[in-house]
Amino acid sequence: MARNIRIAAAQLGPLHKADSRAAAVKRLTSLLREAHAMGAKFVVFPELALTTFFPRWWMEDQREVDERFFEKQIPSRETQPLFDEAKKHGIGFYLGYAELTPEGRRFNTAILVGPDGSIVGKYRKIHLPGHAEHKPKAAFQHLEKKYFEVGDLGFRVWKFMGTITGMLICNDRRWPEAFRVLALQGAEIVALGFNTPSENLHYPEPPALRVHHHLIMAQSMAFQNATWLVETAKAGTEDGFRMFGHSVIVAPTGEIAAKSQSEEDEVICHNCDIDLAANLKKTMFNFAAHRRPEHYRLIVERVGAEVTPAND
Ligand code: CDV
Repeated sequence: MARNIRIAAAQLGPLHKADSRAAAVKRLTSLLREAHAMGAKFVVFPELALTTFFPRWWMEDQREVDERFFEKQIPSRETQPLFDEAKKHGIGFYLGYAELTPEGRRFNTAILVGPDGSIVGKYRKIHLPGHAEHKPKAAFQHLEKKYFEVGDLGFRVWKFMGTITGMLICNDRRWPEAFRVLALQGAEIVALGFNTPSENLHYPEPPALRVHHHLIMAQSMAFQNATWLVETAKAGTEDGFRMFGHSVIVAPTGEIAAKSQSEEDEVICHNCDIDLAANLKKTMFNFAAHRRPEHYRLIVERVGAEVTPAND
């Protein structure tokens, strides 16, 4: 019997600094209802979906940052309505948020919530882009290295709603290693939320080129790892800073099955045939038959590139 699951990417438009968590939860809940009306059983929300993308600001009062942008508990009084609505409809979801642990550690985190409302899995972002120091001359900051620690839970997959599902967050999508570690654990679905500025902080680059990179990465990662890939944006202009949309659901064939059109709140949905992933894993990407890890040692032994010509 075919294993199909209707998956939605629930894209958020801008959340400004002044917007409350309660307002964000209201919008997420309404997107979830829309996804339900489209028949979705699994909804993927963006990275840091409860607040504005705060790493764009240098802020010195860490207590205020914690209060405004971090979650000490999930679900909390303010986020519970989203969990309740999902459970009422029997929908599982992925949600990104800033996590403050009881020990005072801070992570850029995503959770996988089952259709019964229980938290099935947690992932803490490993590839943190940007910088930790203040760059007062830059148009904006990208301070993920200041506000978050590198995730300490590794790349994992979970048995989830009859599938094998893994989670990643935003910048992870640029690193083939992250996908391959999930695929080596049998991932059939990879869920990922993102916030990607339309402008490059480091050098001038046309916004369309940034979208092009986003799309070719999504298509190649899904195909080369034989997984469904759901990537959901927080998009639009937050307090004057634009981020692109282009949320996508990509098939294991590398084809884009659905793509958002706006930079606003928007739901896209696709009926995903999970066995398409399972079948590709038995043929073209039969890892056990074709991979040659004895020749891949440098991937784990070396971090940065070093020039080592064979004829030296
Ligand atoms: N939130 C992110 O991780 N954003 C990065 C930007 C800074 C390049 C991304 O990879 O989209």
